[in-house]
Amino acid sequence: MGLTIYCILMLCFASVLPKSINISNSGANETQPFIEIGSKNYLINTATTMNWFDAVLYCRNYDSDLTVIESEAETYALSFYLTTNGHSGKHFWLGATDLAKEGKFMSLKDGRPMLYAKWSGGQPDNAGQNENCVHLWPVHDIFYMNDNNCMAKLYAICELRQPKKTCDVCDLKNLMERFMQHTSVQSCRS
Ligand SMILES: [Ca+2]
Ligand SMILES: [Ca+2]
Repeated sequence: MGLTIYCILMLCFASVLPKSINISNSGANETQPFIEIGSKNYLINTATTMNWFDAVLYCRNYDSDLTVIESEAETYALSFYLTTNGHSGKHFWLGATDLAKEGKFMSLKDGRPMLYAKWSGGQPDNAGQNENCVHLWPVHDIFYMNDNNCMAKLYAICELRQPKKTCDVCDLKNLMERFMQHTSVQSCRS
């Protein structure tokens, strides 16, 4: 039984790995105006303002998601880019909302709780009991988060989807390593 599982895993690993490398190397499509900033590729739309729902759809049209800022490093990298490229007075939608449950902000791209937040002072305040979509606004050249009315017309920042297959390979590799700790490689020859 152990031998069969080991050999199946070997076959899976051999077939998954090359495909995953191709996907992770694909990067940004040349026809899509994404810009690499820090560890992500962004599409920053400063041409048309739109409500949050339209911003979600806008990004989907480019095989991307309304961006979710996930670290202090991302906040500062994005803030630096926006302020040094003439966008320091603009407001942008992010891919996070508490529409499902008041006060529980969820990341749109994976449906999980938003783990990182750099809220502006006093935010989120759910002003008028009607602020359920997260946006970025500038305070002294750093962009902070605020919950806003989802129907407000703001610009959009999309992020290119990260290749997921890389994680599958890591998981499979870890599984293989754990399995090999309990199985002799020599037994495969019999
Ligand atoms: Ca709210
Ligand atoms: Ca607010």
